[in-house]
Amino acid sequence: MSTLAHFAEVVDEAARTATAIPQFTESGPLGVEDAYAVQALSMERRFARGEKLAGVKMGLTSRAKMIQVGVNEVIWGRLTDAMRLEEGGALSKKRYVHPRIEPELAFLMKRELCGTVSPAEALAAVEAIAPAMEIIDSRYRDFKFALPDVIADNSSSSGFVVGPWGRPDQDFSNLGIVVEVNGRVVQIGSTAAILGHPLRSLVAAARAAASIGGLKPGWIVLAGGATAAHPLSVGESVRTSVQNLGSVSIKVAE
Ligand code: OOG
Ligand code: MG
Repeated sequence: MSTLAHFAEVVDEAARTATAIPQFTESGPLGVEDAYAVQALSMERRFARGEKLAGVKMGLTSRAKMIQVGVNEVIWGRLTDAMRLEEGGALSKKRYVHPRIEPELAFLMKRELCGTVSPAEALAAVEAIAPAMEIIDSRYRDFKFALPDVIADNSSSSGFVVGPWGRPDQDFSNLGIVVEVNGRVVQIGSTAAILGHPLRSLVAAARAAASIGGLKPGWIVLAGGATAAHPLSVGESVRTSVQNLGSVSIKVAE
């Protein structure tokens, strides 16, 4: 088995069994391109178990997120149908190592989008937008990683929940965001924190997804956390409200 396939098995098993692992970069260098190859190979293992590709997530598209994890590059990962959680439902904390949640904006694609596109072309390919949250769960010990580690680990993506879909022909460049935990505000922000405009994240997603044939109709694209992520504890109810778009919530069970 090649080293990359071995890394893919290790990170896939860590995710499947909710077990923390040491960073790959602690034992030797790993290039960014190879890290994306590990991500692809580890996701292939999930697809072999029956999961279906459902879209992509962009990561580290805001300053708050870059600062929280100490990595300053935009990254991307794959979303599967099995990662989607029911809006208003519960997640089981024991299925994760050390889950965090972050407020995001979701795009639903109506047309294919691939490679270098303008913001206008990107918008024309969008069916709807929605308030959303991503559950991230680094498989690395202490949630610490370098850029190649996090890429290999599907950019920490573990779950996502999407709120009500709304029309994309409204101004979503600077909408207020509030994250509440058991009714207490823990984060406030704006969609403008996402690369200045969430549409820029979709443009970046189209470029990134060129390596897998582009974004497909029906896919969901998560634009990236607009604020720092909140570490989840059992008993918490988390709600993200986005101005004009509504809210999305999830509970944390054992
Ligand atoms: C990396 C994933 C970042 C986002 O929205 O910025 C991300 C991490 O924070 O573990 O999902
Ligand atoms: Mg995210």
